[in-house]
Amino acid sequence: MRLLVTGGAGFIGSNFVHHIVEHTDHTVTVLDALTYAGNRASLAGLPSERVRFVRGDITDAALVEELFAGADAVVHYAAESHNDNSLDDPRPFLDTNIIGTYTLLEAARRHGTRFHHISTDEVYGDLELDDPARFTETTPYNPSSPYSSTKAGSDLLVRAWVRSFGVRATISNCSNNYGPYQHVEKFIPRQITNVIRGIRPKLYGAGANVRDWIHADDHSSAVLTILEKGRIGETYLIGADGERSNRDVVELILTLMGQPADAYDHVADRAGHDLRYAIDSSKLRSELGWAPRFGDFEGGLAATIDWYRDNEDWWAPAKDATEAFYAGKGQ
Ligand code: NAD
Ligand code: TDX
Repeated sequence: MRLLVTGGAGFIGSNFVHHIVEHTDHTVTVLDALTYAGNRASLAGLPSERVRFVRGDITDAALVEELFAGADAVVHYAAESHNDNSLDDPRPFLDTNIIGTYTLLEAARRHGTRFHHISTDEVYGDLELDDPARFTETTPYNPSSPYSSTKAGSDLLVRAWVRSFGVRATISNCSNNYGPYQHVEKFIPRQITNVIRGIRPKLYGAGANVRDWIHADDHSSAVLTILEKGRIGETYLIGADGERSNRDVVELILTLMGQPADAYDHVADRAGHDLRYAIDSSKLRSELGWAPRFGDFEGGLAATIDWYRDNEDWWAPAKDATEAFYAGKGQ
């Protein structure tokens, strides 16, 4: 297949491109605007006969039209992805997540292209810490932030284009990813690179908030499974049973990096901070036979710490500006 991967120079998109090159014979065209979050270095070393890079915006209808003409399937990762930025300036989230997804759907409609839309568990809002329930494909949408509301809007556009125009699309909603190539603005890389730099990790509020962690490579294998075997029009939740409180994660990072487990600071909480996410991925596992490979969060985290230690050239250029942004917000 000839795949078009939007956002393929970002964290999860680049992990997916590496996964495709390693596990399939597909060729890939990456369409990425290289915003502050995109990094060509995340695709370094991949064979040029398998991976082509096009710098451009998913809201550019003429470019999108041209690239769809040469694609058998499209996997759509491109997004503004950071909640804290969406609280500061929501506008780019509307442009990319809503108008960008609309632009791609219109091209998929014209070309009849198979389309897979990447989304997040945040569209379902949050759960109480002691709620025995987890999110399923039938949980009502209840997003909290400008980021998650634009992702929810983009999911609903996909569903409408399937029903009204017969677009051959699937959707996946995944929990929090960790692994190599994640921007230092995000929780886990921020704390790892803080420790490397001798800065104390920063925990929002009390740190009781729970996230359901999955390794980015497991997300990639799930997306490939859905692309190959998923039923058109269906939504699949992706998760690896990795619930941990933020406090536990910070303490684990410090311990794995040889520091006292309590050597972190509590900082200002995030406005509207979702309390807990938890994914029930039974549908994907039972209907499509997918299972995660990284069962052990501690092992995956240790490997991620090693990656950031070994790849300071990759993350250092963004570190100071990221910390200056947070310092301005008391975080
Ligand atoms: P990221 O911010 O690391 O990467 C986003 C990429 O999209 C960047 O390379 C950026 O340059 C590109 N991009 C942004 N706007 C663009 C535009 N208008 N046109 C073309 N390219 C553009 O994000 P990520 O964490 O890799 O997330 C990728 C996708 O996965 C997003 O759709 C996100 O909602 C979803 N998701 C992320 C997580 C997570 O834990 N990070 C979990 C579930 C779902
Ligand atoms: O310095 C920090 N300290 C801290 O306590 C940062 C950056 C975050 N946090 C907390 C906030 C969250 O409870 O850690 C948790 C994770 O934060 P983020 O990495 O910002 O992720 P989150 O807001 O949970 O959203 C992520 O998962 C779902 C991705 O960024 C989204 O793109 C995805 O949809």
